[in-house]
Amino acid sequence: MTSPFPFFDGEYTSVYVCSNGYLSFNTSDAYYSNTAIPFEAYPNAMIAPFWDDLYLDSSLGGRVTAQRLGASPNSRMVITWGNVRHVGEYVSSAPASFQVILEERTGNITMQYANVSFSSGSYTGGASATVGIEDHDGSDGLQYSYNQASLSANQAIVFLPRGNSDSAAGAVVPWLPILLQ
Ligand SMILES: [Ca+2]
Ligand SMILES: [Ca+2]
Repeated sequence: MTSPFPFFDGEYTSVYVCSNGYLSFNTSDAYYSNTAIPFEAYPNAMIAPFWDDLYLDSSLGGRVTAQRLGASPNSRMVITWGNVRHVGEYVSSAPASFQVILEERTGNITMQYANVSFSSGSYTGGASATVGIEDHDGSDGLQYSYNQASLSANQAIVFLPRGNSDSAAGAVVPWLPILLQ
């Protein structure tokens, strides 16, 4: 990112992307066993649209991509997990796709979902995943859901920095289909 991204009490200029459905500003290690948040163990400084034990299967077109849209100070970082499957099942189609959008100027975070239907109901909709955000030491956070099938296709969730009066954190909002590709 070219401008510092405000997140809890810090600002960050780079972010690590993990194939297991989360971003972290302070660790590049991959953690596959999702926990409730906040929780002091790593990963912290985390943005988790779908933290679960996910796998990028090349035969399914599994990928994680990042793109930057717009110019500073109104640019957005878009991180997309496309066609990812759960480690615990072998499938030939219908893996999950979702993304996170970071608005660099405002600190707004949008998580949105194109497909969260796995073959197994044990994984579908986040039934085995953590969704939310967590601060740098895991002492503070906002958990949208933990091991609950709370997500569905064409859904978006926005997290706004505290002090923003426009909306509550973790509010469900209309999604932005133009960004999902
Ligand atoms: Ca943590
Ligand atoms: Ca899990």
